[in-house]
Amino acid sequence: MDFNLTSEQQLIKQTAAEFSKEELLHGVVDRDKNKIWPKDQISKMANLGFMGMMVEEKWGGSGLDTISYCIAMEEISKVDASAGVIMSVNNSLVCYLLNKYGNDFIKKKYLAPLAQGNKLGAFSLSEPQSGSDASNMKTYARIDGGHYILSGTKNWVTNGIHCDSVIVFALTEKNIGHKGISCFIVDKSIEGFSTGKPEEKLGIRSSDTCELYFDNVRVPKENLIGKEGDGFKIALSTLDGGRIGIASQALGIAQAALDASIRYSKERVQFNKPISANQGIQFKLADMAMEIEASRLLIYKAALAKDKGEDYGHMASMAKVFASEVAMKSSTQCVQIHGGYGYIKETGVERLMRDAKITQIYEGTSEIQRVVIARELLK
Ligand code: COS
Repeated sequence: MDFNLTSEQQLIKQTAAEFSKEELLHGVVDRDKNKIWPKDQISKMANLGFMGMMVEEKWGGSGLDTISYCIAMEEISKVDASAGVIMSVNNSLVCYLLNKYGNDFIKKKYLAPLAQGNKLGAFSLSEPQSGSDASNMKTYARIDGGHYILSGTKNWVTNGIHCDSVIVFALTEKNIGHKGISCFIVDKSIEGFSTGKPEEKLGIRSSDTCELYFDNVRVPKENLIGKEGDGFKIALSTLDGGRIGIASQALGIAQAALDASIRYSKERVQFNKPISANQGIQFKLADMAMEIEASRLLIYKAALAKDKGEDYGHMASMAKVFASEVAMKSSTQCVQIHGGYGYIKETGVERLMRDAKITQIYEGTSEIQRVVIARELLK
């Protein structure tokens, strides 16, 4: 067992950290406040190979391991968790799925430009009536010669407004539960496809989230991914990997909260001494550091298991539920340590608390992660 990063992983960490400091830090409070999508920053991330990190090089990716991806996600999310989620959806929900389940036609047409970051992808599974109960969907795709005619509504779609293509799960056969679900890739520009207004969110405000509407959209048959009926397993196995990415986003938020807390508590003087001299503050910092390190180890363990081809879904769930709860706790403590200064936008730490909350909800709530973990224990 080796707990050290390889030289390649260290280089990824340094590159992502420098990029975050030089390109993401400036304007992050303003982008959050005014919901400004980080267009230039995302294209620079693409130039660094961060949009298709785990995709083979022959399909335009960087051919890196999952730990490298987790490291980059942590460093990006430490400064801007909105950029983190845009990156995470493209990498772990879209590129990973196309790389694993797409045929060469799909990989050439869709995966390569998405992995290079020339195009952006989105993933749409949830519907107004189906969130945790993901197979309870209504979106339906009926066959019509060389096409499927797709109709329905998807919601909570990150990148929905800015994407070029979207993964869509739809029933191709009704009344047989999850076995009737299939997976498609759909061009954003296709007739009958439209997006709702951007949601007004508590956090990750410079990423976009919206509803998608499909009104008799004619999807070519070759855009079916895998076979008819494979869709639900494709969705759940992709979310297993996605949860490692979101855990890494949560880790970045938690680490940012600790870094800010250390900095501020050493600077802030009350009763003629820095507040860091108080054991009450020291114990908060110690708890944060301990839980953050435990999150990181859980994430790397899940990532390693994934790359070794082991059954890792429950480990991804452990990493996500733990890291997201640590992000929420650490960011709340960070605001507390900053006192009144923590509660105003300019200081930038209340954003950590707002951004942390979603990591306990999307790509499977903390409750669903515990269902996955318990099922593994009891099987
Ligand atoms: N990978 C691949 N296949 C999986 C899987 C996984 N991680 N988990 C379950 N499956 C398979 C099962 O083996 C089963 O196949 P068979 O019928 O052939 O045996 C099938 O999928 C259905 O599994 P199950 O009956 O366990 O499904 P449930 O409907 O009970 O759902 C949970 C299980 C709750 C874990 C799942 O629905 C879930 O993760 N929900 C949250 C969804 C989510 O994260 N939404 C956010 C989306 S972000 S847009």
